[in-house]
Amino acid sequence: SYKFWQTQPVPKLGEDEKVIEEGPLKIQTVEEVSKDPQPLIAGFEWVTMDLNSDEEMKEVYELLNGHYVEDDEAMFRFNYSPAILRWAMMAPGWKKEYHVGVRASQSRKLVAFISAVPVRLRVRDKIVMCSEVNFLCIHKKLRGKRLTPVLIKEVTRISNLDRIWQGLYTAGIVLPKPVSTCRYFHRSINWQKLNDCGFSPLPAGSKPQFQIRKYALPENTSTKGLRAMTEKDLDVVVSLLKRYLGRYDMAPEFTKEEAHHWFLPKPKTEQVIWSYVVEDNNKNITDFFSFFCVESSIINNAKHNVLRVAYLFYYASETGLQQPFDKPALKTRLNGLVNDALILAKRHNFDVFNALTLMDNALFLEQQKFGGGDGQLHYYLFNYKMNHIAGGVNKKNQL
Ligand code: YNC
Repeated sequence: SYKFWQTQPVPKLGEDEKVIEEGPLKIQTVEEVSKDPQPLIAGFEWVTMDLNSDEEMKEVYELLNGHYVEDDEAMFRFNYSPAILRWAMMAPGWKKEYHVGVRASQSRKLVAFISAVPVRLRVRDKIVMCSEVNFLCIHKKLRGKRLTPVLIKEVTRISNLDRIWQGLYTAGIVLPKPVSTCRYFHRSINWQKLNDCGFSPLPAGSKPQFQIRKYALPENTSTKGLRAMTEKDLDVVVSLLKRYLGRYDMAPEFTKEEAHHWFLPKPKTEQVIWSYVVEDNNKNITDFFSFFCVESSIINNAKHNVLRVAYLFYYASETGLQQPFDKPALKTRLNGLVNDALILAKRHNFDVFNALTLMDNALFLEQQKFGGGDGQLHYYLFNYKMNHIAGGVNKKNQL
């Protein structure tokens, strides 16, 4: 019945009439926003986590490592490393106020967390400043106590004090009301390990060696001019991405500083992002793709502790921007690029490569031997009414 969500500025499930003018649901002023957080249940208190402090980062890491998202069968749980948590939560414009924790007053133990970073989101032809909310997590012993609404209201209050009135978030569960829904697809890289830990069952009638052969990849990439992205490529990549993402109904707009943060690995820290460009004979950058790493803990397995999972991130290709739009050419190009991404992921020791049914992914998922997973990912906007975006075909050049 969504006792909490029905009090929030979000569209109701089942409200499907066409929205004529997309925009905010509720307009407020900063004067109306409380200067203080709501009180917590007795015995707990609000804290701001300092992610620059190794100790406090370790506390956030340990809370998430033990209590964050699991699959339905509780076989795997996300294991975001401190390096990737910094990457995700300390993007340009970040402020420590958005790293909201709850501690037990006596023991000082961190028992809940929620975070946000600012994002400039384009929704069709409008730019919407959003708080992108992530890493909502409550210790397993404190579940079912209605702490979630309090955490969400706190991150909303902090955003509102900065005059940010919209939120962007994703979740595996259905809430009022998804703007779009994607399915996870997985491409085995190390099939044997995936089979050992119960991720990839042996299909009926198959044999392990058939599966291993099916997912085998060449040693070397095949796209001519492919190389790792460097700082010098930033301006061109920002421009290419802006034009390519312009084909979709909803996408972030990256500044050069943001592209630097999101796409270039930080020296002297564990690598979390891999980005590549294609440079043609005339030194023009024609293509770009990236993937990031999030490990998953394998719960209760004698042989393996972690899966190294690559997630396809942003990509762009001049091939998709040619006029008139040439779908077969884009399909060929993306298949070549994603096959190279798989080869590179294998070289960097990944076990599986994940992608969602968004952007132009429908053009390569099947051909690159991705298989549909159980998981869905729903995309939500807080305090914004808009028409639904169909997954996989959310483009101006209809596929
Ligand atoms: C969820 N994932 O429906 P109703 S995703 C939002 N996102 O409310 P309680 C959620 N709401 O139905 P528990 C939610 N999960 O009565 C549950 N809810 O209206 C709603 N899991 O609260 C739920 N992380 O505290 C119900 O539930 C109410 O103790 C019940 O805790 C839930 O980061 C949870 O999956 C998920 O740690 C925290 O199970 C806990 O069960 C947990 O009694 C494992 O809560 C980790 C996990 C969620 C990952 C994520 C995105 C979060 C987005 C939050 C919404 C942001 C809105 C925008 C705000 C900024 C706006 C501006 C400006």
